[in-house]
Amino acid sequence: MSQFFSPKEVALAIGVSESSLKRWVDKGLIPAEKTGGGHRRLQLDAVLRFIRDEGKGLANPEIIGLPAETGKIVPAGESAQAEFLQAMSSGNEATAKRIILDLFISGMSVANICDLVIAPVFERIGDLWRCGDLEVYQERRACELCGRVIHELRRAVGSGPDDGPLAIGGTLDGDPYTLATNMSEVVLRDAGWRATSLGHMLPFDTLRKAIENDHPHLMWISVTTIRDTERFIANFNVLFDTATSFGCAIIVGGQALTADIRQSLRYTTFCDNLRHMEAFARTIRPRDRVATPITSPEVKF
Ligand code: B12
Repeated sequence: MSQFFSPKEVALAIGVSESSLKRWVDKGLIPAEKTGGGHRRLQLDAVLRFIRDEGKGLANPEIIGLPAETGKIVPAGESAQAEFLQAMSSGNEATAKRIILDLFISGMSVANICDLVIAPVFERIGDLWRCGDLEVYQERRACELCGRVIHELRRAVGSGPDDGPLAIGGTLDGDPYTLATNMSEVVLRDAGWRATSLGHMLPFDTLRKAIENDHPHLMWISVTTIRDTERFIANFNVLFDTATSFGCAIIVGGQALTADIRQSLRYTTFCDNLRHMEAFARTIRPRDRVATPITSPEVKF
C-alpha cells in the first residue's frame, strides 16, 4: 500500500472538500511533497499528525489504508484496554488496529499507548495462559497480531527526521521477546530519533560491531529473560564499555532486570517503562557525532 496520497484522497478520507484540503496544505498545516509534474503528495504520518493536532475525525479512513471506523469513535481510557484484550484474544486484527490508531489520533502519546494499554493487556494474556483460560495458539496469535499493530503505529508516527540522532537496539542472545523492543523503536522515532530495532536474540559481539560500524548515540536493550545471569552480566558490561568509548548511551529495561542484577550491571540509564525512556530520549540531544572511539569513559553529548 502506498504511503503517499493525493489531496483528493485525503479530502475524501477526512470528509472535506478538496479545495479546503489544498488550502491547508498551502498554509503548511499538512506538509506535502510535490511530484515532478507539480502535484501535491501527502504522507500518512503527516495526515494523521494534522488530524491529531486539529482534532479532526475521519469520514472514510479506508481511502488512506486505515481500518474502517478509525477516527470515528472517541476512545475512553478504561474501555480501550478491555476492548483491546478482547480483540487480541479473539484474533480480531482490524479492531485491534482501530483501537490503537484511535488512541493515537485522540492525542495519547505512543509511550502511553504502549505502557498503559498494550503492556497491561499482555500481562493479562500471560495470566490467562498460565491459568489455562487462554490456549497457547491464542497467545501466539496475539503476539503476531500485536507485531502488526505496532507496525501500524510506526506508520502513523513516520520514520522520523533523516538527520535525527541514531538509536539502535534489540534483545540479547536467548531472549525471544519482540514486542518491547519494537515498541521502543516507535517511541524513540516519536521522540525525534532515527531509531531502528535490530531485532531479537542478538549476540553481544554483533551489538559491539553495530556500535563500531554505525556510531549510534543511543542503544536500547530490552531484557525479558536471561539464560545465564553470570555470563549475561559479564558480556553486558563489556558491551557498555564499548558503547561508552564510542559516546553511545545504553538504556536498559525489561522484566528480567531485577534490582540484584541491576546492581552488577553498568548502563547509562534503566527505565521501568517506555514513558521514562521517552522523557530521557527527549532530554538528551547529541551535539556532535563521535566518529572514533574516545578514551575517556564519559558519555559525550
Ligand atoms: C508474549 C509472551 C511470550 C512469547 C513472546 C513472543 C514474542 N514475539 O515476543 C513467547 C511465546 C516467546 C513466550 C515464551 C515463554 N514464556 Co512468555 N510471556 C509472554 C507474555 C504473555 C507477554 C510478554 C510481552 O511481550 N509483554 C509486552 C511488553 C511490552 O511488556 P513488558 O515486557 O512488561 O515491557 C514493559 C516494561 O518491562 C518495559 N520494558 C521492556 N523492555 C524495555 C526496554 C527498554 C529499553 C525500556 C526503556 C523499557 C522496557 O516497558 C514495556 C512497556 O511498558 C508474558 C506475560 C507478562 N506478564 O509479561 C509471558 C511471560 C513473560 N512468559 C512466561 C513464560 C513462563 C514463558 C515460557 C517459559 C513458556 C514455555 N513454557 O514455553 C517461554 C520462555 C521463552 C524463553 N526462551 O525465555 C512467564 C514468565 C514467568 C517468569 N517470570 O519466569 C510470563 C510472565 C507469563 C506468566 N504469567 O507466567 N512468552
